[in-house]
Amino acid sequence: KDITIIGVPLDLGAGRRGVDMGPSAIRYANVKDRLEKSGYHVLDLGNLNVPTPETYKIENQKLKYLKEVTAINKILAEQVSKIMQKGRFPLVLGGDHSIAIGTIAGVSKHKKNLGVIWFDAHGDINTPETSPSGNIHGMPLAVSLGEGHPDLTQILNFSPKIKSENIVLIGARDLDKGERNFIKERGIRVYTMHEIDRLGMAQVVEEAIYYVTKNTDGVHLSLDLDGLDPNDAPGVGTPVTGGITYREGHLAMEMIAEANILISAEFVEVNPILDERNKTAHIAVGLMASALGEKLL
Ligand code: DIR
Ligand code: MN
Ligand code: MN
Ligand code: MN
Repeated sequence: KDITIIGVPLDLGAGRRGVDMGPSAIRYANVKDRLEKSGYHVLDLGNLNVPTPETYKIENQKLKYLKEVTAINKILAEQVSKIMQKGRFPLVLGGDHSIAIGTIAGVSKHKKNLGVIWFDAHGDINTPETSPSGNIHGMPLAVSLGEGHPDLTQILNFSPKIKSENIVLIGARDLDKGERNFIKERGIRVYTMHEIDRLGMAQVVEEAIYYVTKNTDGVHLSLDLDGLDPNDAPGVGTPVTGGITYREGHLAMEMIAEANILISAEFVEVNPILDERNKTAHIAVGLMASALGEKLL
């Protein structure tokens, strides 16, 4: 299988600067070499052209940088769709998590029932009405489920991109009130840190894989590095204590690789400014390699 890498140096969806440098940090951590060692042919398309915040101003406090975030996600969706069409595996490097809107749009265009595994400390399932921040990186799951501003939900002219019963969240420990209501109303499957502590990561991932493959024709992995514990992944904009450990993260990725279910993936929210000697980008690359089948023996 062949992989195509695409970088999206976007931080307009997040509340803090710095994740625009995520793709560089991840490349600096040798993502291409690492995946090629597992036998993949890897093509890196470089970065999308993304506007700098200093050249724009916020127009709507409930949907910050809506125009710019929409424009980038449209381009990303088209690029990802092209990669899918070629039968290649899209690997998207963030950037803030709002880019999941474009990635999922591009992938789901080619699938009737896309499954999604979402690793994150947060729910990312806010709408402009429930969002406490107006940051679009807290909204991509809701948008993909068809809820939110039409400019975002209608990217590639179809909505919803995914169904509530085909997604699973793992690692949640900071949910806003509106997000909790959304999750309950829709009956969305969430493994919070409580379930990870209680059942162990192995059982959580086993159940999650079964759940997202039941009625789907492919699974997308969306991994926010803030899902990991800030001790292991300090280079993120919104760290939350008590997260997934390095070992649990790798176990999860290895089990996902073994199940051979992934058709696309994205790794987001690496913030080199807040990092310690590129530690978080290195962890991201290690997780990517494990998710794509890297083995010691
Ligand atoms: C918060 C933070 N729930 C928001 N979300 C983050 O702004 O909507 N997601 N940081 O990764
Ligand atoms: Mn997060
Ligand atoms: Mn929050
Ligand atoms: Mn996120």
